[in-house]
Amino acid sequence: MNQPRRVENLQTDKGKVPVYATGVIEQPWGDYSATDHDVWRRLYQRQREVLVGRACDEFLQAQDTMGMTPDRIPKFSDMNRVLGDATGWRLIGVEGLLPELDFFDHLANRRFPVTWWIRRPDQIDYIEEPDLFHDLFGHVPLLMNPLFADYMAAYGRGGVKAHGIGADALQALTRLYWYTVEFGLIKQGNGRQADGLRIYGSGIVSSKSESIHALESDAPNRIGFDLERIMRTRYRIDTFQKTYFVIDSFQQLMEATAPDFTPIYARLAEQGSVPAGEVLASDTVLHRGSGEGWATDGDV
Ligand code: HBI
Ligand code: FE
Repeated sequence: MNQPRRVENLQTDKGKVPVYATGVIEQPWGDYSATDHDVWRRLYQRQREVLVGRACDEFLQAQDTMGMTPDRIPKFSDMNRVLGDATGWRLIGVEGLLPELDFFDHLANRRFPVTWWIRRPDQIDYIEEPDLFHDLFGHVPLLMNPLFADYMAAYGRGGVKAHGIGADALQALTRLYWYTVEFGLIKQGNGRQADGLRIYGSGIVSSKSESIHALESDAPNRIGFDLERIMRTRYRIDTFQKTYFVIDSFQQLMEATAPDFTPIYARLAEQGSVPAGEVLASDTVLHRGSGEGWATDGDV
């Protein structure tokens, strides 16, 4: 299946990223090749094996409820029937990364942009940009959870607002997205880990190696969720995270992010950013990372 054309580059907190056409497109489901469906199947089976007892229960249950299976790439229209009934969210097809304001506007209106194309077989273990597997397998299941669904829509509204405030506000909000939606951990118990931690971040659940690393490696810090602390913290885009933040529940996430962020952005302006691997005296430390294998630079 043809890969889409990059139309421009956007300078963001993540560095220079390719930005695709902003239009909403119909998922060209009939055009997926046998290879495309096979890539989905291989990734799906491999991740489900890794994620039972590692991903939070809500995530795995939602995949089943939505009718995601390894058999074939799901149709957005099928997913939308279930999702719409559960939380009012709807999937829309896109070419890839969107400019931030477009992305926020979709979220604020409960539309989740899903990249229509899937990675090639030689990209099974790693792909730099979000593809269909990351977006659909990783992000969509938790949109079935009412609390998380509300959090994502509130995030979109906050994003539109931060965009109007300026680059620093936007950077703080992007860090929040990174350390929750993309790389968040949750306390849930009854899983494979004695410490009771599970994964909910989509950047982790769509990666076999990071799913194991995030929960089981000694290298990264695992620190209790703290909104302002997260908003100050730099992160890694090219390697495993040096720090993961742990929420107690989706309720906590929703409540902590409910207040107006405007005074927070003002406070943050007085403080410096925190390097990705640093532990502060004020942190609730669940695990202090050994730092093994960390690069000495490259935080963004
Ligand atoms: N566009 N399609 C898509 N998916 C994303 O996750 C995404 C995006 N544009 C911008 C963006 N993420 C980031 O800037 C987030 O921090 C908001
Ligand atoms: Fe993502």
